[in-house]
Amino acid sequence: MRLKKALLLGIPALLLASTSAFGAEPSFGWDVGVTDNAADGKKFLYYVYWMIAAIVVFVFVLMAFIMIRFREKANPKPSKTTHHVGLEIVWTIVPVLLLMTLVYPSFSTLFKQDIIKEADMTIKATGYTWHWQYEYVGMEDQIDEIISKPLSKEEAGEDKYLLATNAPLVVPSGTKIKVLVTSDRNLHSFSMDPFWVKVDAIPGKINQTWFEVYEGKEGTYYGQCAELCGINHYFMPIEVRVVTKDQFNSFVASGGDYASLPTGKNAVQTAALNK
Ligand SMILES: [Cu+2]
Repeated sequence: MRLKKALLLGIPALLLASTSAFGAEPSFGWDVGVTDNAADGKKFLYYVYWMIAAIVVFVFVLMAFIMIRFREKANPKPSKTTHHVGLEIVWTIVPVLLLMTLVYPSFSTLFKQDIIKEADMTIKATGYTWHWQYEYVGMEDQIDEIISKPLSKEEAGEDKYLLATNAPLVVPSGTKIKVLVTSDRNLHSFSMDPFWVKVDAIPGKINQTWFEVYEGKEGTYYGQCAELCGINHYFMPIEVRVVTKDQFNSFVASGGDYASLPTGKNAVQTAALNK
């Protein structure tokens, strides 16, 4: 029977195709990731997308085949088949195998994020109603806490409005940074998609996460509070400026003066600060 042959050949081919797509890096409009966790996470997402795409194509082709092959005109005497043991086994086992290929990349990525590395530097991020505040733990005598508030539409420009802040968190690249996340009064979430980081900020409790931006990937990265924390929820962007270690050292030596940082790409924020 042709249908049986198509299914028996098609499903393993689908499985093979989706498995070998793992590791391929189509962009889907995204950067591949600027931290290890982001790279792993995105790789996993691409794999899931390929798998979904292959299943969608397979189902559409199968439906078209059935509609044509088993149409009324071509089958004046319809088949009375209601059950097929082989087919039942195949469509039970294949989805199980597909799900099994998701288990390892899913859990290993999760565990990798969950284990806090021995950090080179610690930042305490506190959510306030409504803005973020950052402290460099153990460096308080060298650098003040950063009170980070969004720029107005005129200062930030249309595309960076509610992303750009008057005072970004500044961190060095190639450095393991532990982030202690807490909140002053209500629930917030420290969410930095580019670093694959999202942690709840809970009053009276300290949550931890970590990230390490690759050297060579310096730049300005944006996130936003990801908890529906109240009336100005949308008004608490997270801006992280990643600089080289040397630039970071001179930033600290200047006592946290943003003018000591390179401008160019970050000119918008710097201009606003110098007002
Ligand atoms: Cu919030």
